[in-house]
Amino acid sequence: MTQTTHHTPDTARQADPFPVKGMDAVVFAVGNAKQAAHYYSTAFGMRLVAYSGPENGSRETASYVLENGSARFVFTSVIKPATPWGHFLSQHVAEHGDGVVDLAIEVPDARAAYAYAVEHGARSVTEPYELKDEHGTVVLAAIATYGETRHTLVERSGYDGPYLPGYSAADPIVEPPAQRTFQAVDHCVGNVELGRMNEWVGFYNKVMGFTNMKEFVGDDIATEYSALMSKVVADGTLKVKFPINEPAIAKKKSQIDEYLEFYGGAGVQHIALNTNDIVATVRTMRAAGVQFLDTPDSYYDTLGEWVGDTRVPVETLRELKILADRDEDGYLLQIFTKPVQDRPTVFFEIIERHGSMGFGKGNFKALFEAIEREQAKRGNL
Ligand code: TYF
Ligand code: FE
Repeated sequence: MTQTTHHTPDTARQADPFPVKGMDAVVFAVGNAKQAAHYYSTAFGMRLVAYSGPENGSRETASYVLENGSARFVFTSVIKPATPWGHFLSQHVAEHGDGVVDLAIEVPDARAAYAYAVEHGARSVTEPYELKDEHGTVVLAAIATYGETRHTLVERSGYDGPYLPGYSAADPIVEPPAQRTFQAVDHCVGNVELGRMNEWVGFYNKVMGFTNMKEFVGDDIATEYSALMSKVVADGTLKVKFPINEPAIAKKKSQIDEYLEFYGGAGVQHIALNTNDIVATVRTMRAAGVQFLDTPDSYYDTLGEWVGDTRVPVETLRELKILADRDEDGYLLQIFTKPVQDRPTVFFEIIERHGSMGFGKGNFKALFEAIEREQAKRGNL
Protein backbone atom coordinates (compact mmCIF):
# COMPACT_ATOMS: atom_id res chain seq x y z
CA MET A 1 0.00 0.00 0.00
CA THR A 2 1.26 3.44 -0.90
CA GLN A 3 1.27 5.93 1.89
CA THR A 4 0.37 9.52 1.13
CA THR A 5 0.34 12.42 3.49
CA HIS A 6 -2.52 14.88 3.22
CA HIS A 7 -1.92 18.41 4.29
CA THR A 8 -5.48 19.65 4.33
CA PRO A 9 -5.40 22.90 6.29
CA ASP A 10 -7.58 22.80 9.40
CA THR A 11 -9.22 26.04 8.37
CA ALA A 12 -10.45 24.50 5.11
CA ARG A 13 -11.89 21.51 6.91
CA GLN A 14 -13.52 23.52 9.68
CA ALA A 15 -14.60 26.51 7.61
CA ASP A 16 -18.19 25.56 6.92
CA PRO A 17 -20.12 23.29 9.29
CA PHE A 18 -23.06 23.12 6.86
CA PRO A 19 -21.82 23.47 3.26
CA VAL A 20 -24.51 24.15 0.65
CA LYS A 21 -24.36 24.20 -3.13
CA GLY A 22 -27.35 26.53 -3.56
CA MET A 23 -31.13 26.45 -3.75
CA ASP A 24 -32.31 23.16 -5.26
CA ALA A 25 -35.98 24.02 -5.78
CA VAL A 26 -38.86 26.10 -4.50
CA VAL A 27 -41.75 23.64 -4.11
CA PHE A 28 -45.31 24.97 -4.20
CA ALA A 29 -48.45 23.11 -3.13
CA VAL A 30 -51.27 24.44 -5.29
CA GLY A 31 -54.89 23.69 -6.13
CA ASN A 32 -54.26 23.18 -9.84
CA ALA A 33 -50.64 22.43 -10.75
CA LYS A 34 -51.47 22.05 -14.43
CA GLN A 35 -52.66 25.65 -14.65
CA ALA A 36 -49.85 26.93 -12.39
CA ALA A 37 -47.34 25.34 -14.78
CA HIS A 38 -49.03 27.20 -17.62
CA TYR A 39 -48.88 30.57 -15.78
CA TYR A 40 -45.21 30.23 -14.86
CA SER A 41 -44.46 29.24 -18.46
CA THR A 42 -46.43 31.97 -20.24
CA ALA A 43 -46.23 34.79 -17.67
CA PHE A 44 -42.84 34.16 -16.00
CA GLY A 45 -41.08 32.70 -19.04
CA MET A 46 -40.06 29.45 -17.36
CA ARG A 47 -39.55 26.12 -19.13
CA LEU A 48 -41.34 22.90 -18.16
CA VAL A 49 -38.66 20.20 -17.92
CA ALA A 50 -40.14 17.33 -15.90
CA TYR A 51 -43.44 15.83 -14.82
CA SER A 52 -44.70 13.26 -12.38
CA GLY A 53 -48.30 12.03 -12.32
CA PRO A 54 -50.53 9.03 -12.86
CA GLU A 55 -49.02 8.43 -16.35
CA ASN A 56 -45.70 7.53 -14.75
CA GLY A 57 -46.86 5.90 -11.55
CA SER A 58 -47.70 8.77 -9.17
CA ARG A 59 -51.23 7.87 -8.05
CA GLU A 60 -51.93 10.70 -5.59
CA THR A 61 -50.11 13.76 -6.89
CA ALA A 62 -49.22 15.56 -10.11
CA SER A 63 -46.03 17.64 -10.16
CA TYR A 64 -44.62 19.98 -12.79
CA VAL A 65 -40.97 21.07 -12.70
CA LEU A 66 -40.13 24.41 -14.33
CA GLU A 67 -36.70 25.94 -14.76
CA ASN A 68 -35.12 29.22 -15.75
CA GLY A 69 -31.32 29.06 -15.55
CA SER A 70 -30.56 27.58 -12.13
CA ALA A 71 -33.95 28.62 -10.73
CA ARG A 72 -36.24 25.62 -10.32
CA PHE A 73 -39.90 25.71 -9.23
CA VAL A 74 -41.99 22.59 -8.60
CA PHE A 75 -45.81 22.78 -8.54
CA THR A 76 -47.65 19.90 -6.92
CA SER A 77 -51.36 19.16 -6.61
CA VAL A 78 -53.21 16.27 -5.01
CA ILE A 79 -55.32 14.58 -7.69
CA LYS A 80 -57.91 12.69 -5.66
CA PRO A 81 -60.03 13.24 -2.54
CA ALA A 82 -57.95 13.18 0.61
CA THR A 83 -57.15 9.76 1.99
CA PRO A 84 -58.85 9.01 5.38
CA TRP A 85 -55.74 10.00 7.32
CA GLY A 86 -55.51 13.25 5.37
CA HIS A 87 -52.85 14.31 2.97
CA PHE A 88 -50.22 16.85 3.92
CA LEU A 89 -50.46 18.66 0.60
CA SER A 90 -54.29 18.81 0.54
CA GLN A 91 -54.32 20.17 4.05
CA HIS A 92 -51.62 22.67 3.14
CA VAL A 93 -53.66 24.03 0.24
CA ALA A 94 -56.91 24.02 2.24
CA GLU A 95 -55.30 25.96 5.07
CA HIS A 96 -52.80 28.25 3.32
CA GLY A 97 -54.04 28.45 -0.27
CA ASP A 98 -51.39 28.13 -2.98
CA GLY A 99 -48.06 28.47 -1.21
CA VAL A 100 -44.54 27.23 -0.68
CA VAL A 101 -44.21 23.92 1.16
CA ASP A 102 -40.50 23.43 0.70
CA LEU A 103 -37.39 25.54 0.19
CA ALA A 104 -35.17 22.68 -0.96
CA ILE A 105 -31.43 23.20 -0.58
CA GLU A 106 -28.78 21.34 -2.56
CA VAL A 107 -25.99 20.05 -0.32
CA PRO A 108 -22.87 17.96 -1.06
CA ASP A 109 -23.80 15.41 1.65
CA ALA A 110 -27.47 15.13 2.69
CA ARG A 111 -26.83 12.63 5.50
CA ALA A 112 -24.17 14.86 7.07
CA ALA A 113 -26.29 18.00 6.64
CA TYR A 114 -29.33 16.31 8.18
CA ALA A 115 -27.30 14.92 11.10
CA TYR A 116 -25.77 18.34 11.78
CA ALA A 117 -29.17 20.07 11.63
CA VAL A 118 -30.93 17.59 13.92
CA GLU A 119 -28.01 17.60 16.41
CA HIS A 120 -28.32 21.37 16.53
CA GLY A 121 -32.03 21.40 17.29
CA ALA A 122 -33.89 21.01 13.98
CA ARG A 123 -37.10 19.00 14.00
CA SER A 124 -36.84 16.03 11.65
CA VAL A 125 -39.49 15.66 8.95
CA THR A 126 -37.93 12.85 6.90
CA GLU A 127 -34.84 10.83 7.73
CA PRO A 128 -32.28 10.45 4.93
CA TYR A 129 -33.35 8.09 2.13
CA GLU A 130 -32.20 7.26 -1.40
CA LEU A 131 -34.08 7.44 -4.68
CA LYS A 132 -32.59 5.63 -7.67
CA ASP A 133 -33.31 5.24 -11.34
CA GLU A 134 -31.34 4.77 -14.56
CA HIS A 135 -29.95 8.33 -14.18
CA GLY A 136 -28.32 7.70 -10.81
CA THR A 137 -29.00 8.13 -7.10
CA VAL A 138 -30.25 11.10 -5.10
CA VAL A 139 -30.17 11.28 -1.29
CA LEU A 140 -32.92 13.30 0.37
CA ALA A 141 -33.78 14.28 3.95
CA ALA A 142 -36.06 16.99 5.33
CA ILE A 143 -36.24 19.25 8.37
CA ALA A 144 -38.97 21.60 9.53
CA THR A 145 -38.67 25.39 9.54
CA TYR A 146 -41.19 28.20 10.27
CA GLY A 147 -44.90 27.45 9.93
CA GLU A 148 -45.51 24.32 7.89
CA THR A 149 -42.54 25.01 5.65
CA ARG A 150 -39.70 22.52 5.23
CA HIS A 151 -36.17 22.35 3.97
CA THR A 152 -35.48 19.25 1.96
CA LEU A 153 -31.73 18.62 1.78
CA VAL A 154 -30.91 17.26 -1.68
CA GLU A 155 -27.67 15.44 -2.55
CA ARG A 156 -27.47 14.95 -6.31
CA SER A 157 -23.93 13.52 -6.61
CA GLY A 158 -23.89 13.29 -10.40
CA TYR A 159 -27.58 12.46 -10.90
CA ASP A 160 -28.38 13.33 -14.52
CA GLY A 161 -32.15 12.88 -14.77
CA PRO A 162 -34.55 15.77 -15.44
CA TYR A 163 -35.32 16.30 -11.70
CA LEU A 164 -35.63 13.35 -9.33
CA PRO A 165 -36.24 9.62 -9.78
CA GLY A 166 -39.98 9.22 -10.46
CA TYR A 167 -40.07 12.19 -12.83
CA SER A 168 -40.12 11.96 -16.62
CA ALA A 169 -38.67 14.56 -18.95
CA ALA A 170 -41.34 16.91 -20.34
CA ASP A 171 -41.48 19.31 -23.28
CA PRO A 172 -42.00 23.04 -22.71
CA ILE A 173 -45.65 24.17 -22.61
CA VAL A 174 -44.79 27.15 -24.83
CA GLU A 175 -41.45 28.17 -26.28
CA PRO A 176 -39.81 30.37 -23.57
CA PRO A 177 -38.93 33.99 -24.49
CA ALA A 178 -35.78 34.35 -26.64
CA GLN A 179 -34.20 36.37 -23.83
CA ARG A 180 -34.25 34.61 -20.45
CA THR A 181 -36.46 36.43 -17.94
CA PHE A 182 -34.35 35.44 -14.89
CA GLN A 183 -31.62 32.92 -14.15
CA ALA A 184 -31.42 32.20 -10.42
CA VAL A 185 -33.17 32.45 -7.08
CA ASP A 186 -31.60 35.40 -5.23
CA HIS A 187 -33.35 35.06 -1.85
CA CYS A 188 -36.42 33.52 -0.21
CA VAL A 189 -38.22 35.52 2.47
CA GLY A 190 -40.17 34.12 5.41
CA ASN A 191 -42.85 35.90 7.45
CA VAL A 192 -43.03 34.75 11.07
CA GLU A 193 -45.27 35.66 14.00
CA LEU A 194 -44.85 38.79 16.15
CA GLY A 195 -41.81 38.52 18.39
CA ARG A 196 -40.40 35.38 16.76
CA MET A 197 -37.94 36.81 14.22
CA ASN A 198 -34.91 36.46 16.49
CA GLU A 199 -35.87 32.89 17.36
CA TRP A 200 -35.88 31.94 13.65
CA VAL A 201 -32.68 33.84 12.95
CA GLY A 202 -31.17 31.85 15.83
CA PHE A 203 -32.53 28.65 14.27
CA TYR A 204 -30.59 29.27 11.03
CA ASN A 205 -27.50 30.32 13.02
CA LYS A 206 -27.51 27.10 15.06
CA VAL A 207 -29.02 24.52 12.71
CA MET A 208 -27.30 25.53 9.44
CA GLY A 209 -24.42 27.69 10.68
CA PHE A 210 -25.85 30.58 8.62
CA THR A 211 -24.63 34.05 9.62
CA ASN A 212 -26.45 37.36 9.76
CA MET A 213 -26.00 39.80 6.89
CA LYS A 214 -25.55 43.44 7.80
CA GLU A 215 -28.84 44.67 6.37
CA PHE A 216 -31.74 44.65 8.80
CA VAL A 217 -34.85 46.66 9.60
CA GLY A 218 -34.89 47.48 13.29
CA ASP A 219 -37.19 49.19 15.75
CA ASP A 220 -36.41 52.68 14.50
CA ILE A 221 -37.53 52.12 10.90
CA ALA A 222 -40.34 49.80 11.99
CA THR A 223 -42.21 52.32 14.08
CA GLU A 224 -41.62 55.14 11.60
CA TYR A 225 -43.08 53.59 8.48
CA SER A 226 -42.43 49.92 7.78
CA ALA A 227 -44.52 48.16 10.47
CA LEU A 228 -42.12 45.24 10.18
CA MET A 229 -38.74 44.10 11.41
CA SER A 230 -36.41 42.07 9.25
CA LYS A 231 -33.05 40.30 9.48
CA VAL A 232 -31.21 38.28 6.85
CA VAL A 233 -29.33 35.00 7.34
CA ALA A 234 -27.12 33.45 4.66
CA ASP A 235 -24.69 30.59 4.14
CA GLY A 236 -20.99 31.47 4.08
CA THR A 237 -20.90 31.75 0.27
CA LEU A 238 -24.10 33.90 0.09
CA LYS A 239 -25.68 31.44 -2.35
CA VAL A 240 -28.63 30.85 -0.01
CA LYS A 241 -30.09 34.00 1.55
CA PHE A 242 -33.14 33.94 3.81
CA PRO A 243 -34.55 37.24 5.11
CA ILE A 244 -37.00 36.77 8.01
CA ASN A 245 -39.75 39.35 8.69
CA GLU A 246 -41.98 39.80 11.70
CA PRO A 247 -44.77 42.35 12.16
CA ALA A 248 -44.07 45.42 14.26
CA ILE A 249 -46.64 47.27 16.31
CA ALA A 250 -47.10 50.59 14.52
CA LYS A 251 -49.82 53.09 13.67
CA LYS A 252 -51.01 50.92 10.80
CA LYS A 253 -51.80 47.24 10.53
CA SER A 254 -48.62 45.53 9.37
CA GLN A 255 -48.44 43.99 5.89
CA ILE A 256 -46.92 41.00 7.74
CA ASP A 257 -50.06 40.70 9.88
CA GLU A 258 -52.18 40.73 6.73
CA TYR A 259 -50.04 37.87 5.35
CA LEU A 260 -50.18 35.86 8.60
CA GLU A 261 -53.95 36.28 8.79
CA PHE A 262 -54.61 35.18 5.21
CA TYR A 263 -51.92 32.48 5.04
CA GLY A 264 -52.94 31.08 8.40
CA GLY A 265 -49.55 31.46 10.07
CA ALA A 266 -45.89 31.74 9.19
CA GLY A 267 -44.70 30.96 5.68
CA VAL A 268 -42.81 32.06 2.60
CA GLN A 269 -43.66 35.65 1.64
CA HIS A 270 -41.61 36.32 -1.49
CA ILE A 271 -39.06 34.76 -3.79
CA ALA A 272 -36.55 37.09 -5.43
CA LEU A 273 -35.24 36.20 -8.88
CA ASN A 274 -32.00 37.44 -10.47
CA THR A 275 -31.99 38.97 -13.92
CA ASN A 276 -29.26 40.66 -15.99
CA ASP A 277 -31.78 42.82 -17.82
CA ILE A 278 -34.63 43.93 -15.58
CA VAL A 279 -36.01 46.24 -18.27
CA ALA A 280 -36.50 43.42 -20.77
CA THR A 281 -37.83 41.10 -18.04
CA VAL A 282 -40.39 43.60 -16.77
CA ARG A 283 -41.52 44.45 -20.31
CA THR A 284 -41.97 40.74 -21.13
CA MET A 285 -43.77 39.93 -17.90
CA ARG A 286 -46.02 43.02 -18.04
CA ALA A 287 -46.94 42.16 -21.65
CA ALA A 288 -47.89 38.67 -20.43
CA GLY A 289 -50.20 40.14 -17.79
CA VAL A 290 -48.08 40.04 -14.63
CA GLN A 291 -49.05 42.88 -12.30
CA PHE A 292 -46.34 44.82 -10.48
CA LEU A 293 -46.61 47.26 -7.59
CA ASP A 294 -46.97 50.87 -8.60
CA THR A 295 -44.44 53.54 -7.62
CA PRO A 296 -45.40 57.24 -7.53
CA ASP A 297 -43.73 59.69 -9.94
CA SER A 298 -42.38 61.64 -6.94
CA TYR A 299 -40.00 58.71 -6.27
CA TYR A 300 -38.36 59.24 -9.68
CA ASP A 301 -38.26 63.03 -9.33
CA THR A 302 -35.55 62.73 -6.64
CA LEU A 303 -34.06 59.31 -7.50
CA GLY A 304 -31.18 60.61 -9.65
CA GLU A 305 -29.95 62.87 -6.84
CA TRP A 306 -29.08 60.06 -4.48
CA VAL A 307 -28.78 56.86 -6.53
CA GLY A 308 -26.41 58.33 -9.13
CA ASP A 309 -25.90 56.73 -12.54
CA THR A 310 -27.30 53.27 -13.22
CA ARG A 311 -27.29 51.13 -16.35
CA VAL A 312 -30.91 52.14 -16.93
CA PRO A 313 -31.96 55.79 -17.41
CA VAL A 314 -34.28 57.15 -14.69
CA GLU A 315 -36.97 57.75 -17.31
CA THR A 316 -37.06 54.02 -18.15
CA LEU A 317 -37.16 53.14 -14.45
CA ARG A 318 -40.09 55.58 -14.12
CA GLU A 319 -41.91 54.12 -17.11
CA LEU A 320 -41.68 50.57 -15.74
CA LYS A 321 -41.90 51.46 -12.00
CA ILE A 322 -38.54 49.83 -11.25
CA LEU A 323 -36.88 50.79 -7.93
CA ALA A 324 -33.16 51.50 -7.49
CA ASP A 325 -30.88 51.53 -4.45
CA ARG A 326 -27.18 52.11 -3.86
CA ASP A 327 -24.80 51.23 -1.05
CA GLU A 328 -21.02 51.25 -0.58
CA ASP A 329 -20.61 48.11 -2.76
CA GLY A 330 -22.69 49.18 -5.76
CA TYR A 331 -26.33 49.40 -6.76
CA LEU A 332 -29.35 47.23 -7.45
CA LEU A 333 -32.57 47.53 -9.45
CA GLN A 334 -35.68 45.75 -8.18
CA ILE A 335 -39.43 45.47 -8.63
CA PHE A 336 -42.16 43.53 -6.86
CA THR A 337 -45.20 41.77 -8.26
CA LYS A 338 -48.59 41.98 -6.62
CA PRO A 339 -49.61 38.75 -4.87
CA VAL A 340 -49.90 35.99 -7.49
CA GLN A 341 -52.98 34.31 -6.01
CA ASP A 342 -56.26 35.64 -4.61
CA ARG A 343 -54.97 35.59 -1.06
CA PRO A 344 -52.65 38.53 -0.28
CA THR A 345 -49.78 36.15 0.46
CA VAL A 346 -46.98 35.02 -1.88
CA PHE A 347 -45.38 37.45 -4.36
CA PHE A 348 -42.17 37.74 -6.37
CA GLU A 349 -39.30 40.19 -6.71
CA ILE A 350 -37.16 40.68 -9.80
CA ILE A 351 -33.68 41.97 -8.94
CA GLU A 352 -30.69 43.08 -11.01
CA ARG A 353 -27.55 43.44 -8.88
CA HIS A 354 -24.51 45.54 -9.74
CA GLY A 355 -22.18 45.02 -6.78
CA SER A 356 -24.68 45.67 -4.01
CA MET A 357 -25.50 42.62 -1.90
CA GLY A 358 -28.23 44.53 -0.04
CA PHE A 359 -31.99 44.12 -0.26
CA GLY A 360 -33.04 47.66 -1.22
CA LYS A 361 -33.10 49.34 2.17
CA GLY A 362 -33.32 52.76 0.50
CA ASN A 363 -36.59 51.64 -1.11
CA PHE A 364 -38.28 50.30 2.00
CA LYS A 365 -40.33 53.47 2.52
CA ALA A 366 -41.56 53.68 -1.12
CA LEU A 367 -42.09 49.92 -1.27
CA PHE A 368 -43.98 49.62 1.99
CA GLU A 369 -46.20 52.55 1.04
CA ALA A 370 -46.99 50.79 -2.26
CA ILE A 371 -47.85 47.57 -0.40
CA GLU A 372 -50.03 49.54 2.00
CA ARG A 373 -51.97 51.11 -0.87
CA GLU A 374 -52.79 47.56 -2.03
CA GLN A 375 -53.63 46.53 1.54
CA ALA A 376 -56.03 49.50 1.80
CA LYS A 377 -57.77 48.48 -1.46
CA ARG A 378 -58.39 45.06 0.11
CA GLY A 379 -59.79 46.68 3.26
CA ASN A 380 -56.97 45.29 5.38
CA LEU A 381 -55.24 48.47 6.56
O1 TYF B 1 -36.21 40.89 0.78
C1 TYF B 1 -36.18 42.01 1.19
O2 TYF B 1 -35.74 42.29 2.31
C2 TYF B 1 -36.63 43.14 0.29
C3 TYF B 1 -37.52 44.12 0.92
O3 TYF B 1 -42.36 42.73 3.26
C4 TYF B 1 -38.79 43.65 1.50
O4 TYF B 1 -37.17 42.60 -0.86
C5 TYF B 1 -38.86 43.41 2.85
C6 TYF B 1 -40.07 43.10 3.43
C7 TYF B 1 -41.20 43.00 2.67
C8 TYF B 1 -41.15 43.21 1.31
C9 TYF B 1 -39.94 43.51 0.73
FE1 FE C 1 -36.59 40.72 -1.27
